[in-house]
Amino acid sequence: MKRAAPATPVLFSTDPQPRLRAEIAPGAVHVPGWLTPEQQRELVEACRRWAAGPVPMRHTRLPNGGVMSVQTVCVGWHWRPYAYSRTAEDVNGARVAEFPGWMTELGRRALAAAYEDPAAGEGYAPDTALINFYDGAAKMGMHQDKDERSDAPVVSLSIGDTCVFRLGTTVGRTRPWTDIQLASGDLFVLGGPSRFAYHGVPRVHPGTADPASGLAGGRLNITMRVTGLTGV
Ligand code: MD3
Ligand code: FE
Repeated sequence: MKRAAPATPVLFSTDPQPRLRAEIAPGAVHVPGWLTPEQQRELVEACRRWAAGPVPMRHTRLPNGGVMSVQTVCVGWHWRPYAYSRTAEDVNGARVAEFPGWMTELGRRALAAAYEDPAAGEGYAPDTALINFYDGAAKMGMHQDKDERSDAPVVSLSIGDTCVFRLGTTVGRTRPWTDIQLASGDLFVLGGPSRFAYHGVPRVHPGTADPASGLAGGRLNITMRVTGLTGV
């Protein structure tokens, strides 16, 4: 009688991308699985509320006449290419939702976790969050985030389908770059020399979301930023 081959012990498997905290580039830290499924579901609920209004989630219009394939809603400050404002003149003129205090706390804990330093989040005061929704076909081309007048870190949280995230250099949108997978619950912090690096999302893997995340399909990405702007 033939015996079944013994299962490969998981301790000896060669994982091409270990789900461990990793510094992808100086100041760019990936913390896989940082959010619990319950935290992911709570964030999905908050994003659903913001997506409904006062400024609805929609495809941002680009200055060249096109629209982004990603859908976006903002809190704190409304972003459109090259400008932040308190009202969404390119959507419905409404004032954006307040940036919630709990999100500031989440951002501070994110920095402490990413930089493995309990003090790293002290004083971090994000005042805007961009919430991006990717359906299976959405992508984001290589770009820099430089509409903020601050070099404070950006905190990114991913929920739902896994994507390929591409981190390039500060020099240009071409190679060299590093591709990593961002999965549901992952934290990514972009600070220090990586804050103004080119980056993008070339592809989402449809159907890879953990249903426990609260998203049946697609990918949500929340980025917290410090705009460096003042005013009511
Ligand atoms: C690297 N969002 O909203 S998050 C964006 O997954 C944006 O939706 C992507 O790029 C997304 O602008 C990527 C990770 C991220 C955010 C900000 C960065 C990477 C960054 C700023 C500088 C360098
Ligand atoms: Fe970006």
